[in-house]
Amino acid sequence: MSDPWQECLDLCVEVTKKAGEMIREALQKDIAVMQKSSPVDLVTETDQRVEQLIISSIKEKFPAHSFIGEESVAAGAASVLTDDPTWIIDPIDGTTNFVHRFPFVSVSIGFTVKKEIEFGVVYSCIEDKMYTARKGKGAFCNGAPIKVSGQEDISRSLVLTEMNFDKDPARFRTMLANVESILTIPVHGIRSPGSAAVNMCLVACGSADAYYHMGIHCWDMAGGAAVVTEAGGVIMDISGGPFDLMSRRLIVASSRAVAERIAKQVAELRVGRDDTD
Ligand code: LIP
Repeated sequence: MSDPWQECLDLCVEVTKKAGEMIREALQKDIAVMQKSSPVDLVTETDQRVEQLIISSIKEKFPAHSFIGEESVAAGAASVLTDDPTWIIDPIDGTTNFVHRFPFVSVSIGFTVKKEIEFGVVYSCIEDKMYTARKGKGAFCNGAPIKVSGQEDISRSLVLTEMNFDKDPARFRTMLANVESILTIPVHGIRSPGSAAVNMCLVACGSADAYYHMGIHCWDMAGGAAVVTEAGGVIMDISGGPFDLMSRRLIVASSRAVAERIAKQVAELRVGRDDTD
């Protein structure tokens, strides 16, 4: 039987490439930076233009599909996941990197049907790495198959997480304490590349062994979640329970043992949900 979503995946790759070109061109010009919810929550005109390009190109072919896009939600659109075919879009994942020309900037798109992720595309556009994954069919970088490291030992692991300012002092202290708690296991090291989608792809291709984060959004997670899962990785909630796309938190790892150890080691932060807060 032919794949009912292959046409959507093909279009997704095509549109993501165009979006990446737009981002690379914008990097050659002055970047005007605006603030969203806080002085460290940044957005640029390019985030908005890229999201418009992606949504309008997809709507032309699939007018009945639903969309959850970072900048549309910032402008007031709902972020509720339904059973409809839904495109979950982060036009620039790593906006702070983009603003500083720090070279991990990605376009991330995940596609769900009946709330299940069917495929994901992450284009790390400065590195020119196109990650793609279709449910049950594996994960690829620029067309070549990728897989996780398979590391089972946390003390031999390179762990990724992100450290962001949080105006809630208790939450901020917990986030820092979690970093200390992981470092003192000890692990080989912690790194913060600055783009959630790229972080998941780094685990997917074995360059890192785990990534955990609380406080991100479904558009940061959807594309990369498909890639890391199809590369043989494990994805779970920070509590060790099942992964929930709208929960704003996750652990991904090269093995269940490493993921479960991180779940045990870190304290949970209250970050709310994408669909209710
Ligand atoms: C960013 C993430 C990054 C995280 C930031 C932010 P954005 O996404 O990918 O890893 O630390 O808080 O959520 O806002 O650039 O799409």
